[in-house]
Amino acid sequence: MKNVEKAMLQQALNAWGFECPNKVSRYGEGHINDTFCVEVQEGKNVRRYILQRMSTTAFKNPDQLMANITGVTDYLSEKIRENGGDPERETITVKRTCQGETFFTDSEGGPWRVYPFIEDTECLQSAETPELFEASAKAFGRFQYMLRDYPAETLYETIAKFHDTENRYANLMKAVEADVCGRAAEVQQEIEFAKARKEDCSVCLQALREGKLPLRVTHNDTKLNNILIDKETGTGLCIIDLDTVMPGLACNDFGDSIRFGANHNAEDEKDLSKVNFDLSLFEVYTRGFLEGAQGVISQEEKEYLPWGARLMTLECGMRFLTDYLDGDHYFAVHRPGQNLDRCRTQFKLVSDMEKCWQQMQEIVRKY
Ligand code: ADP
Ligand code: GN1
Ligand code: MG
Repeated sequence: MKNVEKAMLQQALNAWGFECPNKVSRYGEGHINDTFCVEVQEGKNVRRYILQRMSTTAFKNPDQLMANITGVTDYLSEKIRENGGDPERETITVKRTCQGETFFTDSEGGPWRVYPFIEDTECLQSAETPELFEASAKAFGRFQYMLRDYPAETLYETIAKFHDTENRYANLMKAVEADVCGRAAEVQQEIEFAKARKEDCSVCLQALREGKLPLRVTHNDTKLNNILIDKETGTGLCIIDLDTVMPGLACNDFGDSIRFGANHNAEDEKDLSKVNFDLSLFEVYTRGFLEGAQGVISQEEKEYLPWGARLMTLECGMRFLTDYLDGDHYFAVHRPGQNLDRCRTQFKLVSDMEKCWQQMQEIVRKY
């Protein structure tokens, strides 16, 4: 749902005691939740908060979702404190409601939550410099490192089969079959592109089934705008958007970052001649990610990193295409055809990766 009713927003504000904020505005470029920035007068100071209505299309159980997030952020806070860091800046913190709850449900069933805004950071929509991309890589690698001993069995699966690429392929085929909006005919080329890669969808899952790849606690949505960069130091300060922290594959966390960041144009760029997979950014990210992970990624897992990149990109393209065929209910769209444009950029990147496959593998072996 993209239109938030004013009355529901006010109910949510009240739940945190923000009855009369200085300012409330929509915030950020996430595709899933409805995000607001709230400015509140606290004595002499103005403090900002992120207020979000969680997507009920994506997340069926806000209780479980918030239990995952509080579990992981409490754990990270403790680790950060032990390392002499600042838990209020290096991880997100769930601000409790006036009733002491981790989230609030409005009278129409909309679930809301609040995080203190982490100031003096920036959230990038593209890798402005290789240094910043490497900084994000180190932080996402370190995230795996820090959660290496987290009890994975305590995490709920907030979205079933989230990175099950075989299932994503099957869902695309169902959407093509149903063709509820009559859009399938115009996207035959894209459908054929996916069909030609059906076998690829099994590569990482098969390695998991064969025990070659371990399940770890992973983020599962490691795009560049899910990390806050410290403005002063240029380092990757805080990993945000923990909605999909679940047991998963390290190569998928690696790959999802590559999908979004190793390219100089927007995810929904219409002019595909501008969309190019940048092998040098791939190398920069590989180096940073492995450094940040401090040895927790095994040799076998390393071998699958290029596949992670290729399959997260293919999978995301298939998800955009599925949503386009379904009528754009899952990803927020701001113009007609946006999901189709997003699908096309992803598929262009997949083709590029296929062309330099050998080099991608050689790069990973260097580190
Ligand atoms: P979505 O699931 O819709 O992507 P996110 O949790 O990623 O939602 O939040 C959307 C955007 O809000 C982020 O990309 C970031 O710009 C901003 N944001 C989220 N949490 C914080 C925070 N604690 N401090 C500052 N900015 C934040
Ligand atoms: C969504 O929530 P956001 O905008 O950070 C999506 C990711 C996709 C991404 C594509 C929960 O991420 O899986 O890769 O859009 N998140 C969810 O940009 O589905
Ligand atoms: Mg996000």
